[in-house]
Amino acid sequence: MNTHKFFGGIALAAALALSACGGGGGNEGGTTGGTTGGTTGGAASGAAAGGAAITVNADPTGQLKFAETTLTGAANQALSVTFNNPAALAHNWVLVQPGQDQAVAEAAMAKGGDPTGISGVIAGGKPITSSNETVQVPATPAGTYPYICTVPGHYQAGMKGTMTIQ
Ligand SMILES: [Cu+2]
Repeated sequence: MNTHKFFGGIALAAALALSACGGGGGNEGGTTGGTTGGTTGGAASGAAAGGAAITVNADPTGQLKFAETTLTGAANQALSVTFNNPAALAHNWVLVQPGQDQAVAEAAMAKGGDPTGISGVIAGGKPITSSNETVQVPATPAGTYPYICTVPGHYQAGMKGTMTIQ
């Protein structure tokens, strides 16, 4: 009788301990995982879609201009900009620091239009024809930023626009 109660008590205590431990651990894990996963997932999907999905087109008729001369984007978060050039004439989309558009255009001209590595460039792709490309813009503080096409002569002909980051 005493022995039976003794082992019964141990079994009960063990079951409670397991239950409490398992339950507590599960809840903590669930809360932590949910919060972390939710925040990370939200930021990632926000950069890929949501308000951060930005598309800009070159003029479809082959004129030296962008179809959109103004764009907006969220400040301090990475932006994904899809540049579409439906024309057979090469164009690109290059976001530059305020006041640097002319300097960047001139520097790129010396490189045949390639904006890679030019001071003042925030982000930009190489010139493309009849296709599209995605330009990853790093988190940028609020401001007004020019964007240009760096194919030689295009900026000078007016292929530029303004992106408001806010
Ligand atoms: Cu162009």
